[in-house]
Amino acid sequence: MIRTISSAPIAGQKPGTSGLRKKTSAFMEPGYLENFIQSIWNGIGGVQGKCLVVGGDGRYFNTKAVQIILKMAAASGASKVIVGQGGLLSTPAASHLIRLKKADGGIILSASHNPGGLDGDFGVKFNTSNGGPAPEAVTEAIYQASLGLSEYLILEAADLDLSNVGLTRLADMTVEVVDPVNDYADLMEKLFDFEAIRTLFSNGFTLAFDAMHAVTGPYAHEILVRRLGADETSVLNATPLPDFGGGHPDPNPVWAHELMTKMMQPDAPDFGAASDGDGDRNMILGRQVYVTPSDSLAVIAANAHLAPGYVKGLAGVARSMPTSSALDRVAEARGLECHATPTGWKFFGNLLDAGRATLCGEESAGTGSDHIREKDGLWAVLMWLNILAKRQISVAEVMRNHWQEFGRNYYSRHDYEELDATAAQELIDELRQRLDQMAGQELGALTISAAEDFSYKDPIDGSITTGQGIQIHFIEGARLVLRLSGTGTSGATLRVYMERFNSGPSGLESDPQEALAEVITACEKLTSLRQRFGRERPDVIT
Ligand code: G16
Repeated sequence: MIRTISSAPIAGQKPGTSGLRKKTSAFMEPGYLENFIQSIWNGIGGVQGKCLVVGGDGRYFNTKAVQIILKMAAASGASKVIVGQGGLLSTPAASHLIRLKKADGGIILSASHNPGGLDGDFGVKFNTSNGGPAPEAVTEAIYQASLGLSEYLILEAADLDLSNVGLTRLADMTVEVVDPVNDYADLMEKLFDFEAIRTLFSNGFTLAFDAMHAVTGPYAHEILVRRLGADETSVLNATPLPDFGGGHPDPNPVWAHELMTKMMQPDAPDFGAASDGDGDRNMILGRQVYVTPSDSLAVIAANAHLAPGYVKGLAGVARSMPTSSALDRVAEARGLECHATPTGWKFFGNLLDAGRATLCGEESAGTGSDHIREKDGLWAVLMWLNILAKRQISVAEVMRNHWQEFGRNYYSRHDYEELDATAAQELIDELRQRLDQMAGQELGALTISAAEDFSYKDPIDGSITTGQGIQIHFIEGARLVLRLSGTGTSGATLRVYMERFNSGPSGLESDPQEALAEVITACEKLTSLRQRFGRERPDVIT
Protein backbone atom coordinates (compact mmCIF):
# COMPACT_ATOMS: atom_id res chain seq x y z
CA MET A 1 0.00 0.00 0.00
CA ILE A 2 1.30 3.46 -0.90
CA ARG A 3 1.13 5.90 1.97
CA THR A 4 1.16 9.66 1.59
CA ILE A 5 2.79 11.19 4.65
CA SER A 6 2.32 14.88 5.24
CA SER A 7 5.52 16.70 5.91
CA ALA A 8 6.97 20.20 5.93
CA PRO A 9 10.23 21.68 4.62
CA ILE A 10 13.30 20.96 6.76
CA ALA A 11 15.84 23.77 6.83
CA GLY A 12 19.31 23.20 5.40
CA GLN A 13 18.65 20.50 2.82
CA LYS A 14 20.91 22.28 0.36
CA PRO A 15 23.41 20.02 -1.42
CA GLY A 16 27.04 21.18 -1.05
CA THR A 17 30.19 20.34 -3.02
CA SER A 18 29.07 16.73 -3.24
CA GLY A 19 25.45 16.08 -2.27
CA LEU A 20 23.83 16.59 1.12
CA ARG A 21 26.10 15.76 4.05
CA LYS A 22 24.93 15.94 7.63
CA LYS A 23 25.46 14.21 10.94
CA THR A 24 24.15 10.64 10.79
CA SER A 25 21.84 11.45 13.69
CA ALA A 26 20.30 14.29 11.67
CA PHE A 27 19.66 11.96 8.74
CA MET A 28 18.02 9.50 11.14
CA GLU A 29 15.52 12.04 12.45
CA PRO A 30 12.01 10.98 11.44
CA GLY A 31 11.26 12.21 7.92
CA TYR A 32 14.71 13.77 7.30
CA LEU A 33 15.93 11.28 4.69
CA GLU A 34 12.41 10.85 3.32
CA ASN A 35 12.02 14.60 2.79
CA PHE A 36 15.29 14.83 0.91
CA ILE A 37 14.59 11.79 -1.26
CA GLN A 38 11.14 13.14 -2.15
CA SER A 39 12.81 16.49 -2.95
CA ILE A 40 15.12 14.65 -5.35
CA TRP A 41 12.15 12.96 -7.03
CA ASN A 42 10.28 16.30 -7.25
CA GLY A 43 13.38 18.21 -8.34
CA ILE A 44 14.09 15.89 -11.28
CA GLY A 45 10.50 15.78 -12.52
CA GLY A 46 9.50 12.55 -10.79
CA VAL A 47 10.71 8.95 -11.14
CA GLN A 48 7.62 7.49 -12.81
CA GLY A 49 8.77 4.73 -15.20
CA LYS A 50 12.45 5.43 -14.50
CA CYS A 51 15.33 3.10 -13.72
CA LEU A 52 17.66 4.06 -10.88
CA VAL A 53 20.86 2.69 -9.36
CA VAL A 54 21.09 2.74 -5.55
CA GLY A 55 23.95 1.85 -3.23
CA GLY A 56 26.27 3.23 -0.62
CA ASP A 57 29.61 2.87 1.10
CA GLY A 58 28.28 0.70 3.93
CA ARG A 59 28.48 3.30 6.65
CA TYR A 60 26.07 3.28 9.59
CA PHE A 61 22.44 3.76 8.43
CA ASN A 62 23.31 2.62 4.86
CA THR A 63 21.19 -0.55 5.02
CA LYS A 64 18.17 1.17 6.51
CA ALA A 65 18.42 4.11 4.10
CA VAL A 66 18.55 1.80 1.06
CA GLN A 67 15.29 0.15 2.19
CA ILE A 68 13.59 3.54 2.61
CA ILE A 69 14.75 4.67 -0.83
CA LEU A 70 13.52 1.44 -2.46
CA LYS A 71 10.08 1.91 -0.88
CA MET A 72 9.96 5.56 -1.92
CA ALA A 73 11.03 4.75 -5.49
CA ALA A 74 8.32 2.08 -5.71
CA ALA A 75 5.70 4.42 -4.26
CA SER A 76 6.52 7.09 -6.84
CA GLY A 77 6.30 4.68 -9.77
CA ALA A 78 9.94 3.89 -10.65
CA SER A 79 10.03 0.89 -12.98
CA LYS A 80 13.31 -0.55 -11.73
CA VAL A 81 16.02 -0.09 -9.13
CA ILE A 82 19.42 -1.72 -9.50
CA VAL A 83 20.99 -2.10 -6.08
CA GLY A 84 24.38 -3.39 -4.95
CA GLN A 85 24.28 -6.63 -2.96
CA GLY A 86 23.89 -5.79 0.72
CA GLY A 87 23.20 -2.18 -0.32
CA LEU A 88 26.90 -1.68 -1.12
CA LEU A 89 28.35 0.16 -4.10
CA SER A 90 31.49 2.24 -4.30
CA THR A 91 30.92 5.64 -5.89
CA PRO A 92 32.91 4.71 -9.03
CA ALA A 93 31.07 1.40 -9.34
CA ALA A 94 27.72 3.19 -9.01
CA SER A 95 28.72 5.65 -11.72
CA HIS A 96 29.75 2.77 -13.97
CA LEU A 97 26.51 0.86 -13.34
CA ILE A 98 24.37 3.89 -14.23
CA ARG A 99 26.18 4.09 -17.58
CA LEU A 100 26.37 0.36 -18.20
CA LYS A 101 22.69 -0.27 -17.49
CA LYS A 102 21.60 2.99 -19.14
CA ALA A 103 19.78 3.97 -15.96
CA ASP A 104 18.11 7.36 -15.60
CA GLY A 105 20.22 8.20 -12.59
CA GLY A 106 21.27 6.96 -9.21
CA ILE A 107 21.48 7.64 -5.52
CA ILE A 108 24.77 7.17 -3.73
CA LEU A 109 24.74 7.02 0.05
CA SER A 110 28.02 8.31 1.37
CA ALA A 111 29.69 11.15 3.20
CA SER A 112 32.86 10.11 1.41
CA HIS A 113 35.98 10.58 3.54
CA ASN A 114 34.04 11.94 6.54
CA PRO A 115 33.94 9.57 9.54
CA GLY A 116 30.91 7.30 9.83
CA GLY A 117 28.92 5.79 12.68
CA LEU A 118 26.09 7.16 14.77
CA ASP A 119 28.32 10.07 15.83
CA GLY A 120 29.78 10.49 12.36
CA ASP A 121 28.41 11.75 9.06
CA PHE A 122 26.02 10.46 6.44
CA GLY A 123 25.31 11.74 2.96
CA VAL A 124 23.08 11.40 -0.07
CA LYS A 125 24.07 12.29 -3.59
CA PHE A 126 22.05 12.18 -6.78
CA ASN A 127 23.84 11.28 -10.00
CA THR A 128 22.34 11.86 -13.44
CA SER A 129 22.10 9.49 -16.42
CA ASN A 130 25.68 10.21 -17.55
CA GLY A 131 26.78 8.62 -14.25
CA GLY A 132 28.06 11.88 -12.83
CA PRO A 133 27.11 14.04 -9.84
CA ALA A 134 24.10 16.20 -10.62
CA PRO A 135 25.15 19.57 -12.02
CA GLU A 136 24.32 22.75 -10.13
CA ALA A 137 21.05 23.41 -11.99
CA VAL A 138 19.77 20.00 -10.82
CA THR A 139 20.97 20.31 -7.21
CA GLU A 140 19.38 23.76 -7.09
CA ALA A 141 16.07 22.34 -8.38
CA ILE A 142 16.27 19.65 -5.67
CA TYR A 143 16.92 22.30 -3.03
CA GLN A 144 14.01 24.40 -4.28
CA ALA A 145 11.80 21.32 -4.14
CA SER A 146 12.86 20.75 -0.52
CA LEU A 147 11.69 24.28 0.34
CA GLY A 148 8.18 23.60 -0.93
CA LEU A 149 7.75 20.05 0.28
CA SER A 150 4.42 19.18 1.88
CA GLU A 151 4.31 15.38 1.70
CA TYR A 152 6.23 12.27 0.68
CA LEU A 153 5.15 8.92 -0.68
CA ILE A 154 6.33 5.60 0.69
CA LEU A 155 5.29 2.02 0.18
CA GLU A 156 4.19 0.11 3.22
CA ALA A 157 6.05 -3.18 2.80
CA ALA A 158 8.49 -5.47 4.50
CA ASP A 159 12.22 -4.83 3.94
CA LEU A 160 13.67 -6.65 0.94
CA ASP A 161 16.38 -9.24 1.38
CA LEU A 162 19.36 -7.74 -0.48
CA SER A 163 21.83 -10.44 0.46
CA ASN A 164 21.49 -12.45 -2.76
CA VAL A 165 22.13 -11.42 -6.33
CA GLY A 166 19.06 -11.67 -8.57
CA LEU A 167 15.73 -10.18 -9.56
CA THR A 168 12.91 -9.50 -7.16
CA ARG A 169 9.92 -7.16 -6.93
CA LEU A 170 8.65 -4.46 -4.66
CA ALA A 171 4.99 -3.85 -5.59
CA ASP A 172 5.14 -2.99 -9.33
CA MET A 173 8.84 -2.16 -9.31
CA THR A 174 11.60 -4.57 -10.35
CA VAL A 175 14.59 -4.72 -8.02
CA GLU A 176 17.82 -6.15 -9.43
CA VAL A 177 20.41 -6.99 -6.81
CA VAL A 178 23.84 -7.02 -8.46
CA ASP A 179 27.32 -8.03 -7.41
CA PRO A 180 28.88 -4.66 -6.51
CA VAL A 181 32.36 -5.57 -7.73
CA ASN A 182 32.27 -7.63 -10.95
CA ASP A 183 31.18 -5.12 -13.60
CA TYR A 184 33.61 -2.57 -12.21
CA ALA A 185 36.49 -5.05 -12.13
CA ASP A 186 35.72 -6.03 -15.75
CA LEU A 187 35.91 -2.38 -16.78
CA MET A 188 39.32 -2.01 -15.11
CA GLU A 189 40.54 -5.08 -16.96
CA LYS A 190 39.67 -3.39 -20.27
CA LEU A 191 41.51 -0.16 -19.42
CA PHE A 192 44.78 -1.49 -18.02
CA ASP A 193 47.45 -3.97 -19.00
CA PHE A 194 46.61 -6.65 -16.42
CA GLU A 195 49.15 -9.02 -17.98
CA ALA A 196 52.00 -6.55 -17.42
CA ILE A 197 50.87 -5.86 -13.85
CA ARG A 198 50.56 -9.60 -13.13
CA THR A 199 54.14 -10.05 -14.35
CA LEU A 200 55.25 -7.19 -12.12
CA PHE A 201 53.78 -8.93 -9.07
CA SER A 202 55.10 -12.33 -10.05
CA ASN A 203 58.58 -10.77 -10.21
CA GLY A 204 58.35 -9.88 -6.53
CA PHE A 205 56.98 -6.33 -6.66
CA THR A 206 55.29 -5.55 -3.34
CA LEU A 207 52.21 -3.51 -2.56
CA ALA A 208 50.32 -2.20 0.46
CA PHE A 209 46.80 -0.98 -0.26
CA ASP A 210 44.89 0.46 2.71
CA ALA A 211 41.12 0.17 2.28
CA MET A 212 40.68 1.97 5.62
CA HIS A 213 37.82 -0.36 6.61
CA ALA A 214 35.73 1.29 3.92
CA VAL A 215 34.04 0.15 0.73
CA THR A 216 37.11 -0.60 -1.43
CA GLY A 217 38.15 -3.69 0.53
CA PRO A 218 36.15 -6.17 -1.61
CA TYR A 219 37.08 -4.32 -4.82
CA ALA A 220 40.78 -4.30 -3.98
CA HIS A 221 40.72 -7.95 -3.02
CA GLU A 222 39.04 -9.01 -6.26
CA ILE A 223 41.21 -6.86 -8.53
CA LEU A 224 44.61 -6.69 -6.86
CA VAL A 225 44.74 -10.09 -5.21
CA ARG A 226 42.46 -12.38 -7.22
CA ARG A 227 42.86 -10.98 -10.74
CA LEU A 228 46.38 -9.51 -10.54
CA GLY A 229 48.09 -11.90 -8.16
CA ALA A 230 49.24 -9.49 -5.46
CA ASP A 231 49.89 -11.19 -2.16
CA GLU A 232 46.83 -11.74 0.06
CA THR A 233 48.42 -9.56 2.77
CA SER A 234 48.71 -6.59 0.38
CA VAL A 235 45.22 -5.31 1.19
CA LEU A 236 45.05 -3.79 4.66
CA ASN A 237 41.89 -3.03 6.65
CA ALA A 238 39.94 -4.83 3.94
CA THR A 239 36.65 -5.43 5.75
CA PRO A 240 34.13 -2.61 5.36
CA LEU A 241 32.79 -1.57 8.78
CA PRO A 242 29.82 0.73 9.51
CA ASP A 243 32.06 3.10 11.49
CA PHE A 244 35.23 2.44 9.44
CA GLY A 245 36.76 0.96 12.56
CA GLY A 246 36.46 4.32 14.31
CA GLY A 247 38.84 5.83 11.75
CA HIS A 248 38.65 8.77 9.41
CA PRO A 249 38.62 7.17 5.94
CA ASP A 250 40.44 9.99 4.21
CA PRO A 251 43.52 8.88 2.28
CA ASN A 252 45.96 11.61 3.21
CA PRO A 253 49.21 11.56 5.23
CA VAL A 254 47.37 12.55 8.41
CA TRP A 255 44.47 10.11 8.42
CA ALA A 256 46.21 7.22 6.67
CA HIS A 257 49.09 7.42 9.13
CA GLU A 258 49.32 3.65 9.58
CA LEU A 259 50.13 3.24 5.89
CA MET A 260 52.33 6.35 5.87
CA THR A 261 54.45 4.96 8.70
CA LYS A 262 54.79 1.64 6.92
CA MET A 263 55.75 3.25 3.61
CA MET A 264 58.34 5.59 5.11
CA GLN A 265 60.49 2.66 6.33
CA PRO A 266 63.61 1.69 4.34
CA ASP A 267 62.19 -1.81 3.84
CA ALA A 268 58.71 -0.61 2.86
CA PRO A 269 56.79 -2.22 -0.01
CA ASP A 270 57.52 -0.90 -3.52
CA PHE A 271 54.15 0.80 -3.78
CA GLY A 272 51.54 2.03 -1.33
CA ALA A 273 48.05 3.38 -1.85
CA ALA A 274 44.84 4.07 0.02
CA SER A 275 41.28 4.94 -0.83
CA ASP A 276 38.47 6.64 1.08
CA GLY A 277 35.03 5.81 2.48
CA ASP A 278 33.29 5.45 -0.88
CA GLY A 279 36.28 4.53 -3.02
CA ASP A 280 36.63 7.60 -5.20
CA ARG A 281 39.71 9.17 -3.62
CA ASN A 282 43.27 7.85 -3.67
CA MET A 283 46.65 8.42 -2.11
CA ILE A 284 49.80 7.26 -3.91
CA LEU A 285 53.05 6.38 -2.16
CA GLY A 286 56.34 4.82 -3.08
CA ARG A 287 58.99 3.48 -0.74
CA GLN A 288 59.77 6.55 1.38
CA VAL A 289 57.95 8.80 -1.09
CA TYR A 290 54.59 10.58 -0.84
CA VAL A 291 53.18 11.70 -4.18
CA THR A 292 50.88 14.70 -3.87
CA PRO A 293 47.54 14.29 -5.65
CA SER A 294 48.43 17.19 -7.94
CA ASP A 295 51.72 15.55 -8.92
CA SER A 296 50.02 12.20 -9.36
CA LEU A 297 47.59 13.80 -11.80
CA ALA A 298 50.46 15.33 -13.78
CA VAL A 299 52.38 12.03 -13.86
CA ILE A 300 49.27 10.22 -15.08
CA ALA A 301 48.74 12.85 -17.79
CA ALA A 302 52.31 12.35 -18.98
CA ASN A 303 52.16 8.54 -18.91
CA ALA A 304 48.54 7.50 -19.55
CA HIS A 305 49.39 6.34 -23.09
CA LEU A 306 51.18 3.36 -21.48
CA ALA A 307 47.78 1.92 -20.53
CA PRO A 308 45.75 0.18 -23.26
CA GLY A 309 42.63 2.26 -22.59
CA TYR A 310 44.53 5.50 -23.23
CA VAL A 311 46.98 4.42 -25.91
CA LYS A 312 45.51 6.91 -28.38
CA GLY A 313 46.41 9.80 -26.06
CA LEU A 314 44.27 12.31 -24.22
CA ALA A 315 41.69 14.62 -25.78
CA GLY A 316 42.33 17.18 -23.06
CA VAL A 317 42.81 17.45 -19.32
CA ALA A 318 41.10 19.32 -16.48
CA ARG A 319 41.83 20.17 -12.87
CA SER A 320 39.98 22.04 -10.17
CA MET A 321 41.28 25.58 -9.75
CA PRO A 322 42.99 24.99 -6.37
CA THR A 323 44.85 21.93 -7.76
CA SER A 324 48.48 22.74 -8.60
CA SER A 325 49.38 23.68 -12.14
CA ALA A 326 51.75 20.71 -12.51
CA LEU A 327 49.09 19.37 -14.89
CA ASP A 328 49.25 22.54 -16.99
CA ARG A 329 52.99 22.01 -17.54
CA VAL A 330 52.36 18.58 -19.01
CA ALA A 331 49.44 19.88 -21.07
CA GLU A 332 51.56 22.68 -22.46
CA ALA A 333 54.42 20.36 -23.35
CA ARG A 334 52.09 17.87 -25.02
CA GLY A 335 49.81 20.40 -26.73
CA LEU A 336 46.72 19.38 -24.73
CA GLU A 337 43.67 21.48 -23.96
CA CYS A 338 43.72 22.19 -20.18
CA HIS A 339 40.77 23.44 -18.11
CA ALA A 340 40.55 24.84 -14.57
CA THR A 341 37.12 24.32 -12.98
CA PRO A 342 35.60 25.06 -9.57
CA THR A 343 36.05 22.45 -6.83
CA GLY A 344 33.59 19.58 -7.24
CA TRP A 345 33.69 16.64 -9.60
CA LYS A 346 30.35 17.73 -11.06
CA PHE A 347 32.14 20.51 -12.95
CA PHE A 348 34.09 17.99 -15.05
CA GLY A 349 30.93 16.29 -16.33
CA ASN A 350 30.28 18.47 -19.36
CA LEU A 351 33.95 18.43 -20.45
CA LEU A 352 34.03 14.64 -20.23
CA ASP A 353 30.68 14.21 -22.00
CA ALA A 354 31.75 16.56 -24.80
CA GLY A 355 35.09 14.78 -25.30
CA ARG A 356 37.01 17.91 -24.35
CA ALA A 357 38.79 16.17 -21.46
CA THR A 358 39.84 12.55 -21.00
CA LEU A 359 41.60 12.96 -17.66
CA CYS A 360 40.54 15.05 -14.66
CA GLY A 361 41.84 15.49 -11.15
CA GLU A 362 41.79 17.44 -7.95
CA GLU A 363 44.17 18.24 -5.14
CA SER A 364 41.68 16.60 -2.77
CA ALA A 365 42.96 13.17 -3.82
CA GLY A 366 40.57 12.65 -6.70
CA THR A 367 41.70 11.45 -10.12
CA GLY A 368 39.70 9.88 -12.90
CA SER A 369 38.94 9.75 -16.58
CA ASP A 370 36.11 9.51 -19.06
CA HIS A 371 35.63 5.80 -18.28
CA ILE A 372 33.01 6.91 -15.72
CA ARG A 373 31.81 10.28 -14.42
CA GLU A 374 33.24 10.15 -10.90
CA LYS A 375 36.75 10.20 -9.59
CA ASP A 376 38.05 6.72 -9.06
CA GLY A 377 40.47 5.58 -6.35
CA LEU A 378 41.31 2.10 -7.61
CA TRP A 379 41.53 3.35 -11.17
CA ALA A 380 44.34 5.69 -10.09
CA VAL A 381 46.09 2.83 -8.27
CA LEU A 382 45.86 0.61 -11.36
CA MET A 383 47.07 3.43 -13.60
CA TRP A 384 50.15 3.81 -11.40
CA LEU A 385 50.75 0.06 -11.36
CA ASN A 386 50.44 0.03 -15.15
CA ILE A 387 52.96 2.88 -15.45
CA LEU A 388 55.40 1.18 -13.06
CA ALA A 389 55.01 -2.15 -14.86
CA LYS A 390 55.78 -0.54 -18.21
CA ARG A 391 58.55 1.80 -17.13
CA GLN A 392 60.25 -0.63 -14.76
CA ILE A 393 61.42 2.12 -12.42
CA SER A 394 60.50 3.02 -8.84
CA VAL A 395 57.96 5.63 -7.76
CA ALA A 396 60.85 7.83 -6.55
CA GLU A 397 62.48 7.63 -9.99
CA VAL A 398 59.19 8.41 -11.74
CA MET A 399 58.89 11.57 -9.68
CA ARG A 400 62.52 12.59 -10.14
CA ASN A 401 62.29 12.15 -13.90
CA HIS A 402 58.99 14.00 -14.03
CA TRP A 403 60.33 17.05 -12.18
CA GLN A 404 63.47 17.10 -14.31
CA GLU A 405 61.36 17.15 -17.44
CA PHE A 406 58.54 19.52 -16.41
CA GLY A 407 59.85 21.36 -13.33
CA ARG A 408 58.26 20.98 -9.90
CA ASN A 409 55.20 22.71 -8.55
CA TYR A 410 55.77 22.57 -4.80
CA TYR A 411 52.32 22.27 -3.32
CA SER A 412 50.53 21.96 -0.01
CA ARG A 413 47.07 22.49 1.46
CA HIS A 414 46.57 23.68 5.03
CA ASP A 415 43.14 23.07 6.57
CA TYR A 416 41.76 24.88 9.59
CA GLU A 417 38.78 22.85 10.75
CA GLU A 418 35.69 23.59 12.83
CA LEU A 419 36.12 27.35 12.71
CA ASP A 420 33.27 29.61 13.66
CA ALA A 421 31.31 29.69 10.40
CA THR A 422 30.45 33.41 10.57
CA ALA A 423 34.03 34.43 11.32
CA ALA A 424 35.35 32.27 8.49
CA GLN A 425 32.88 33.76 6.03
CA GLU A 426 33.85 37.25 7.22
CA LEU A 427 37.48 36.56 6.35
CA ILE A 428 36.55 35.52 2.81
CA ASP A 429 34.23 38.54 2.43
CA GLU A 430 36.94 40.91 3.64
CA LEU A 431 39.46 39.49 1.17
CA ARG A 432 36.88 39.79 -1.58
CA GLN A 433 36.47 43.49 -0.83
CA ARG A 434 40.23 44.07 -0.93
CA LEU A 435 40.87 42.23 -4.21
CA ASP A 436 41.00 45.38 -6.34
CA GLN A 437 43.78 46.90 -4.23
CA MET A 438 45.94 43.79 -4.00
CA ALA A 439 48.04 43.92 -7.18
CA GLY A 440 51.48 45.28 -6.37
CA GLN A 441 51.13 44.61 -2.64
CA GLU A 442 54.27 43.18 -1.04
CA LEU A 443 53.81 40.37 1.47
CA GLY A 444 57.24 39.61 2.87
CA ALA A 445 59.41 38.33 0.04
CA LEU A 446 56.54 38.01 -2.43
CA THR A 447 54.63 40.58 -4.48
CA ILE A 448 51.06 40.08 -5.66
CA SER A 449 50.66 40.20 -9.43
CA ALA A 450 46.91 39.52 -9.63
CA ALA A 451 44.02 38.62 -7.36
CA GLU A 452 40.52 37.41 -8.16
CA ASP A 453 37.42 35.74 -6.82
CA PHE A 454 37.39 32.67 -9.07
CA SER A 455 34.41 32.26 -11.34
CA TYR A 456 33.89 29.74 -14.12
CA LYS A 457 31.99 29.77 -17.35
CA ASP A 458 31.29 26.23 -18.47
CA PRO A 459 32.55 26.06 -22.07
CA ILE A 460 29.85 23.57 -23.03
CA ASP A 461 26.59 24.91 -21.60
CA GLY A 462 27.70 28.47 -20.83
CA SER A 463 26.56 28.29 -17.18
CA ILE A 464 28.43 30.62 -14.85
CA THR A 465 29.49 29.73 -11.31
CA THR A 466 30.82 32.55 -9.13
CA GLY A 467 32.48 32.93 -5.71
CA GLN A 468 34.62 29.81 -6.01
CA GLY A 469 37.65 30.90 -4.02
CA ILE A 470 40.09 33.77 -3.58
CA GLN A 471 43.01 33.24 -5.94
CA ILE A 472 46.18 35.28 -5.53
CA HIS A 473 49.12 35.11 -7.91
CA PHE A 474 52.61 36.33 -7.07
CA ILE A 475 55.17 37.58 -9.55
CA GLU A 476 57.68 35.06 -8.16
CA GLY A 477 55.73 32.17 -9.70
CA ALA A 478 53.72 31.34 -6.58
CA ARG A 479 49.99 31.13 -5.91
CA LEU A 480 47.75 31.23 -2.86
CA VAL A 481 44.10 30.16 -2.81
CA LEU A 482 41.65 30.46 0.07
CA ARG A 483 38.18 28.94 0.10
CA LEU A 484 35.70 27.40 2.48
CA SER A 485 35.03 23.69 2.20
CA GLY A 486 31.61 22.61 0.98
CA THR A 487 31.72 19.11 2.48
CA GLY A 488 32.06 19.60 6.24
CA THR A 489 29.25 19.16 8.73
CA SER A 490 30.42 21.19 11.75
CA GLY A 491 31.42 24.84 11.66
CA ALA A 492 33.55 25.90 8.71
CA THR A 493 36.74 24.44 7.29
CA LEU A 494 39.07 26.98 5.75
CA ARG A 495 41.30 25.53 3.06
CA VAL A 496 44.50 27.35 2.20
CA TYR A 497 46.21 26.08 -0.94
CA MET A 498 49.77 27.09 -1.76
CA GLU A 499 52.06 26.43 -4.66
CA ARG A 500 55.38 27.61 -5.98
CA PHE A 501 57.06 26.61 -9.20
CA ASN A 502 60.69 25.62 -9.51
CA SER A 503 61.79 25.04 -13.08
CA GLY A 504 64.89 23.06 -11.99
CA PRO A 505 67.27 21.47 -12.73
CA SER A 506 68.41 22.18 -9.15
CA GLY A 507 66.29 22.54 -6.00
CA LEU A 508 63.82 19.88 -7.05
CA GLU A 509 64.13 17.71 -3.94
CA SER A 510 63.30 20.15 -1.13
CA ASP A 511 60.78 19.66 1.63
CA PRO A 512 57.51 21.20 0.36
CA GLN A 513 56.79 23.13 3.58
CA GLU A 514 60.26 24.70 3.34
CA ALA A 515 59.91 25.41 -0.36
CA LEU A 516 56.58 27.09 0.41
CA ALA A 517 57.74 29.03 3.50
CA GLU A 518 57.46 32.43 1.79
CA VAL A 519 53.95 31.67 0.56
CA ILE A 520 52.93 30.56 4.06
CA THR A 521 54.31 33.84 5.45
CA ALA A 522 52.54 35.84 2.73
CA CYS A 523 49.26 34.18 3.63
CA GLU A 524 49.66 35.02 7.30
CA LYS A 525 50.55 38.64 6.46
CA LEU A 526 47.48 38.93 4.26
CA THR A 527 44.96 37.29 6.58
CA SER A 528 46.43 37.12 10.13
CA LEU A 529 44.43 33.95 10.22
CA ARG A 530 46.32 32.22 13.02
CA GLN A 531 45.75 35.20 15.28
CA ARG A 532 42.22 35.79 14.01
CA PHE A 533 41.11 32.25 14.75
CA GLY A 534 43.45 31.61 17.68
CA ARG A 535 45.08 28.69 15.90
CA GLU A 536 48.75 27.86 16.20
CA ARG A 537 48.85 25.58 13.19
CA PRO A 538 46.60 23.92 10.62
CA ASP A 539 44.65 20.80 11.61
CA VAL A 540 45.58 18.98 8.44
CA ILE A 541 48.50 19.48 6.08
CA THR A 542 48.43 17.58 2.81
C1 G16 B 1 34.16 16.12 -2.84
C2 G16 B 1 34.09 16.59 -4.25
C3 G16 B 1 35.45 17.00 -4.74
C4 G16 B 1 36.04 18.03 -3.82
C5 G16 B 1 36.07 17.51 -2.41
C6 G16 B 1 36.48 18.55 -1.41
O1 G16 B 1 34.89 14.95 -2.77
O2 G16 B 1 33.58 15.60 -5.12
O3 G16 B 1 35.30 17.50 -6.03
O4 G16 B 1 37.32 18.36 -4.23
O5 G16 B 1 34.78 17.09 -2.03
O6 G16 B 1 35.55 19.58 -1.43
P1 G16 B 1 35.59 20.73 -0.36
O7 G16 B 1 36.93 21.37 -0.52
O8 G16 B 1 34.45 21.63 -0.76
O9 G16 B 1 35.44 20.11 0.99
P2 G16 B 1 34.37 13.71 -1.93
O10 G16 B 1 35.43 12.67 -2.08
O11 G16 B 1 34.22 14.25 -0.53
O12 G16 B 1 33.06 13.36 -2.54
